[in-house]
Amino acid sequence: MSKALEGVRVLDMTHVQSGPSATQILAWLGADVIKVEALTGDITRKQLRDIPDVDSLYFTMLNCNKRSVTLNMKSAEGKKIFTELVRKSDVMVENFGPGAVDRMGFTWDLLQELNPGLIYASIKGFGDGPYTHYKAYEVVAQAMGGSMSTTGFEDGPPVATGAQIGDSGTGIHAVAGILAALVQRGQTGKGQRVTVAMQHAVLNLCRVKLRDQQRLAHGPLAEYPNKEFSNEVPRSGNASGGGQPGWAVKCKPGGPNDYIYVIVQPPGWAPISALIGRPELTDDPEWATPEARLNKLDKMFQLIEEWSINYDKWDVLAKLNAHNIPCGPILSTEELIEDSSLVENDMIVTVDHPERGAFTTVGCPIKLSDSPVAVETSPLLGEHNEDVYVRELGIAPDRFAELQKNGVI
Ligand code: CAO
Repeated sequence: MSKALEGVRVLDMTHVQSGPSATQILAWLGADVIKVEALTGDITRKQLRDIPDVDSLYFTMLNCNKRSVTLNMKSAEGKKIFTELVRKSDVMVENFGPGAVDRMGFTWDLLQELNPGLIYASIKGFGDGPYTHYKAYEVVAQAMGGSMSTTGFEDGPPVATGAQIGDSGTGIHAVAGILAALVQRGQTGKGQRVTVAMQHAVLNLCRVKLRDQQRLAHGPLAEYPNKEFSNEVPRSGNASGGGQPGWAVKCKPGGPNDYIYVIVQPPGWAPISALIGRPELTDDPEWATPEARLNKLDKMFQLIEEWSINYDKWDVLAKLNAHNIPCGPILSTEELIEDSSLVENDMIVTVDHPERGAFTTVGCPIKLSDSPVAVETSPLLGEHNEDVYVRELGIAPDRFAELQKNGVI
């Protein structure tokens, strides 16, 4: 079966997480992704290694289905070869520190001249303005995009979330931009510049917190568990602060992840009050409506917890879902990696790597009926040099050997 992005060649100048997460999705959607690496390789190949001298899981889990070539972009010969690669590519993606590609000599003006159809996507920490030249990592973006100030408990410090919204969250925004640019190129024949800033992507994901910032002008946020409000949105623990109240309540046997997140929609109140052994609360005017419960959500979740603590989270999941009550047990990473339904959905996938053997990775969450994804191993450093340089660019074998000897590839 063909793939959605078959025939699209991506020059992947990305490293670490944000950029590689984007190009991995493009590869899964069928693009030919050629990762262009310095001779030392993407730094993550050697970071957080679990097995000596073998590409780390950090690298292998973010670079599946790609090819790898090495190229010294600071050599004159390297720049010539890169020029040829640009001419033969549809998309170029990079997430170097600000100005790095310009310093390599490849400005947007030059890239357009070399290939007017090129879509050139960049991920940076920030947009134009005072922070443009600053480098950024995941939690920097969480800090400056609204996530950290709104995550955690009221009486504690700002907290980073485990979800990599700054890196992989930005990566998926970049994918959306690249796909849109490919569609537009189909109409105009022209490439374009796609830029995504990590701060902007996190802010986009924190959109509802800016909703609440503006609601504050009209009084306290009744859906929040907090009692006092200043003029900024507070950290609200496990309350989403959304239209339907929810909280993580404890379950048996009381371990760190023995919790279930329960949401009380209006129709859920009658079955919940019955389940927790307080059927009289169903019609009690003090409890019967969402408005009546709003000023005692802490008490409501306490009552639910006094019931849930008697069962394990899987029992509670079944009991609540029997009444169509939205809830989710807090799943540990161990539970996730062993979850058979995630395996069946190709979300937990085992891949064979030529040096490390089998490893487990997270599959593609985007499912297309006519473009199935088969997760394949990440490439070894420079594994495809000969394929790309000799067979596809037509570099003669003796020049290829010379380029290797001179440290160009
Ligand atoms: N050949 C020769 N040189 C190469 C090369 C190649 N193939 N590929 C990269 N380089 C060089 C670049 O030219 C650059 O050199 P100069 O600074 O001398 O111009 C250098 O390697 C890369 O610099 P960098 O700033 O990207 O790398 P860093 O480790 O200092 O910073 C990071 C890393 C992530 C902070 C920075 O890249 C960044 O801010 N990126 C944008 C935001 C981002 O994506 N952050 C998320 C990272 S994932 O948590």
